[in-house]
Amino acid sequence: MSHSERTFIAVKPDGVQRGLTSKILARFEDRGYKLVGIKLIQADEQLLSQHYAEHVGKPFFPKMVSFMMSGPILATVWEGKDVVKQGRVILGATNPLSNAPGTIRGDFGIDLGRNVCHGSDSVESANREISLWFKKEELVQWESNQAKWIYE
Ligand code: IDP
Repeated sequence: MSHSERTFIAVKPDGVQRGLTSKILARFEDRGYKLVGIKLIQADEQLLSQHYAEHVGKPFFPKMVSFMMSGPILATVWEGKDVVKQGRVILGATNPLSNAPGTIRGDFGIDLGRNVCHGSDSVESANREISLWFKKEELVQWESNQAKWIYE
């Protein structure tokens, strides 16, 4: 399994407004994943329509987009073995009420439309989302000194 797999994780406007960014970053750092991109961004409708292309036209879409534009989003890219799947586990199920404590959404969320964070659901969508939210030069390739203590 590749140590260079990447995923896109975003703290949504509710998570930023509630001051949860450092706690969410810590979940990924503590697990051993490597941060390779990070920025605070005010998303526009065009970016969100591309990001959520599969949801365009659904009844909840307009409200969801206006919520996602209501404040800054912390966009991040993480790298490591199995990070896409493990990232979804760290986030928890889409509906916060379906989660036991221990996941980000289970610890910090209640309503579906205020579920604090986004995470790519496959390697394919991770690659698509990373190139949508980040320019190539905004991603940093670096060697972590911790790697030998995290991977055998
Ligand atoms: P995901 O964020 O876990 O990948 P998706 O099904 O891709 O879940 O939905 C994108 C986001 O849209 C969800 O995180 C949630 O905040 C919101 N959402 C999904 N379904 C509904 C709904 O039926 N009503 C309101 N918001 C929804």
